[in-house]
Amino acid sequence: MRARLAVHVSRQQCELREIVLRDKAPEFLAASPKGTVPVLVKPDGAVIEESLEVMLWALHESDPDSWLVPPSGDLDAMLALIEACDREFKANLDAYKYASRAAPENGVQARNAGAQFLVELDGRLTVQPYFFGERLTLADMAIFPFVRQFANVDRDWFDQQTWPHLLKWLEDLLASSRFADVMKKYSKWQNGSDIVVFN
Ligand SMILES: N[C@@H](CCC(=O)N[C@@H](CS)C(=O)NCC(=O)O)C(=O)O
Repeated sequence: MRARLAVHVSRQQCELREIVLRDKAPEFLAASPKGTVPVLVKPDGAVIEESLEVMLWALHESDPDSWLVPPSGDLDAMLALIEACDREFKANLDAYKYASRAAPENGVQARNAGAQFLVELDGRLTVQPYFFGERLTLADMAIFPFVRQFANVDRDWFDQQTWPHLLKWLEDLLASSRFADVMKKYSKWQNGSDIVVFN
C-alpha cells in the first residue's frame, strides 16, 4: 500500500499486476525470487523489491507534493523514523496480529511493545499535524499502513488508548481520496491478462 501511495503522488504511470500471495504468478517469481510484494520492474529491467525503495524511486522521479522535503527535519530523520517502524514496530505488529487470531492473550505483550512506538508518534503530533511538520511527507505515508493494520487488530482497544492526535491523524489519512484510490481492488494478474494502468 505504501508503494502505491508514493507512485500515486508521483504520478508515475505503471502497469499494475495484482499478485495473489497464495498463488504467485511464475513471471513474478522470475522477476523477484524472494516472492514478496511489492515488486517494481523499471523500464530498463532493473528490479526494486522493497516497498520503501519503491517509494524512494517514485519520489526521486517526481515529487510534486515534496514528500522528500519535510517542513521540519530532513530526509535522514524521516528514514530513521521509518526504520524504527519497519524493524521493531513491524515485528511487534506481526506478533500481535498473528497471536491475536489463534490466542488473543499471547498478543498482549507484543501489543504493549508496539504501543510504545505509537505513543512516540502521538507525541510528535502534539505540536504539528504530521510527523515532520505542517503537511504530509514520506514518513507519514510509509508508516501509515502499519498503524492502520495495528489499529484494525482490535479497533475498540485502539480507540480507547490515550493517543488522541494519532487517532485524528489516522482518521484523516483513512478519509483521504488518495487512500481510497490506492485501495481499489484489482483482479489477479496472469499471463495474457489485459494491461491495467495504475495512475
Ligand atoms: N520488507 C518488505 C516486506 C514485504 C512483505 O513481507 N510483503 C508481504 C505482503 S504485505 C508478502 O509479500 N509476503 C509474502 C507471502 O505472504 O508469501 C517490503 O516492505 O517490501
